[in-house]
This record gives sequence, C-alpha cells and structure tokens, in this order.
Amino acid sequence: MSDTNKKAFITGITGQDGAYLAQLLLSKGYEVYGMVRRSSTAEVVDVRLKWLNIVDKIHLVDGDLTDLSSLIRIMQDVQPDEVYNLAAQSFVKTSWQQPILTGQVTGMGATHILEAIRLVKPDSRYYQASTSEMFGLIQESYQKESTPFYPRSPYAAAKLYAHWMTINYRESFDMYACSGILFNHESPLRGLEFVTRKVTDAAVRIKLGLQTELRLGNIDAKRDWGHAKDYVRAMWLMLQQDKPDDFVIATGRTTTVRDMCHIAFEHLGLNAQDYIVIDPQFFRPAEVEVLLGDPAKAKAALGWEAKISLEAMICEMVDADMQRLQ
Ligand code: GDR
Repeated sequence: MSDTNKKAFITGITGQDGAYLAQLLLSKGYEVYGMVRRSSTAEVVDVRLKWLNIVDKIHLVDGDLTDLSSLIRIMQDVQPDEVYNLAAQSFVKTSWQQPILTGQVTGMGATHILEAIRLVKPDSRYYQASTSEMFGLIQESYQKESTPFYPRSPYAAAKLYAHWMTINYRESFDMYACSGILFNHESPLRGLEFVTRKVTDAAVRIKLGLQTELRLGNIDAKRDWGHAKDYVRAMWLMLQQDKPDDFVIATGRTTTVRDMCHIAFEHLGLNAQDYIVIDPQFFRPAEVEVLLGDPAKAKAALGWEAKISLEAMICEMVDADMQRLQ
C-alpha cells in the first residue's frame, strides 16, 4: 500500500509530538485522525495544530485513553493502518501529585489501546511512546535498548508497564507493535512546564522587561536533548520496517540544564547567571541526574539520526518566544 492510501490514528495529537507527527504524515499523503478529550478548556486544545497550519486537514475524533469503549469505537470507525499512542500525563513532576491518574492514563491507557487494536483490527501497526525516564537511575553510562531499567517516578513506572505490555502484545499476539525509547525532545511547541521552554520563555520575558528572574530546581541535571521534528520521523520509520522492534532515539550528547540556560540567554546577549534563582519547589522527590542515549541501533536499522543541534533548537525556541511575546 502506498502512503497516500494510509490512515493513521494518533492519540495525543494536540501535544508537541502529535502536532509534528501529524504534519509529517500529512506531507506523506496520509489521512490523519487524532483523538481529543472533551474538556471545558476546549478552545485552547488545537493551538499547536493551528501554529503548524494543519488543523483543517486533520479529522479530530472524541475519545479518552481511560475509556476502552471509546477506543473500540474509534478503531471500528477509522480502521487505521497505523496507531501512534502519544497521549499521556507526561509531566514527570506532576506524577508524584497524581500517581494514580498517571498510572491509569500513561500506563493502563496503553493496554486499552492495545486491546482495542487486538479486538478490532489486529493488523494495525502500533507505536508506543516510551521514554528515557525508564532508565532513571542509570545502570550504564550510555543507555541503549539492552540497558536495565530503573524508573524513578510514578510517570516512569507507568511508562515502563506500557513498554512491557507493547512487547508482550507483540510476542503473544504477533502484533506489529514497537516501542520507541525517546530521550528528551523539544521545540517551539513544547509546553511551558518543561525546562527548555520555561527557560526560553523566561529569557525573552527578561529581555523585554516583563520578568526579572528565572526560578529553577536542579540545574546540574543532565539531559540528552533533541528536536521533536527529528524524533517524530523516527516514530514513522519504526512502523515502516519488515519486523517490529524497539529503538532508543537520542542524540548521543548530554548537557546540563545550566549550560542549556546559557545557550538561550546568550542568544539574547544576556548572562543566564545574573537571573537564575534556585527554588526548592522545583526539586523532585527523586531525580534522574543524567541521561545519555546511544542511538546506534536506530542509525543502523532505520537510517535515522538527529539532524538539529541543541544550539540551533534552543535559538529557534527563543526566536519563537520572542515572536509570541512581542
Ligand atoms: P523530564 O523533562 O522530566 O526530563 O521529562 P523536564 O524538562 O521537565 O526536566 C528536565 C530536567 O530539568 C530539571 N529542572 C527543571 N525541570 C522543570 N520542568 N522545571 C524546572 O524549573 C526545573 N529546574 C530543573 C528537572 O529536574 C529535570 O532533571 C521529559 C518529559 O517530556 C517526559 O514526558 C519525557 O518522557 C522525557 O522528557 C523524555
């Protein structure tokens, strides 16, 4: 089947990755369906799809990851060739305040959708958004597919359950189910609660005189940061192979939150050190101190590698925040 005739169903389409993935699939000729939850704040749900100018090209369908019957109905109506499960309670810090909700959505939600696929259209290809947070307290300095997991938050524990359920459905029911272990990935569409966007937004506000300081938690934490646009390409590639498999998607470079701040502020001619205030409210009960991925398998098997550098991405995010705030 050519891509032009394919249908994709994306959960989490209103998030950063959902928006970029929808844009990529539309450019390949897919018919794209995205699930949205009914909410009283509905007027803001499609802000990212509007930013990318694709909201009119997508079919939005109502449903919820915690409601199996809604997923079965969507699978029956849409009959998708590919299913991308990107929806989650994805903010690590919130997962300590809402551990049960996080388990239900981020963990059990994946089982609901795997069940809906198995019952309605078992030949649909499935992508599970797994995460480098599963490595948590790292057991090897470079984390790859075979590195043992050690989750450090309710979020990471829920994601680890979803990861193993994906593998279990592949092995039990011969389903084409893949798990992409994606390291942090950012963009101008990143939510303001995540540290990169919090920093780029604050740097611009400080430059414009709208804010005087930037309050952060552990700035010694190190992350392997890539660009979401590069990472959604990897998701798609995983579903185009002869056999389903799991892949680490990362840049292979790690940087402290502190140094990332310097990149953002320097782009505006400012010194980050003059504005950062350490605030204990942003520390986590258990921290993931360092993450560094080894994407060698993805490069060899998928021909994938990150193209956009951290510097280019942070500057793009600062420029987009300047455009928004000016
Ligand atoms: P993370 O992303 O938890 O790695 O998960 P986040 O950007 O929230 O934190 C990265 C690191 O920065 C430290 N930090 C702060 N973080 C936030 N949000 N706010 C602060 O003020 C702050 N100060 C320091 C954090 O402690 C942490 O070490 C992201 C999410 O997108 C997950 O859903 C995804 O699975 C992983 O990336 C890969």
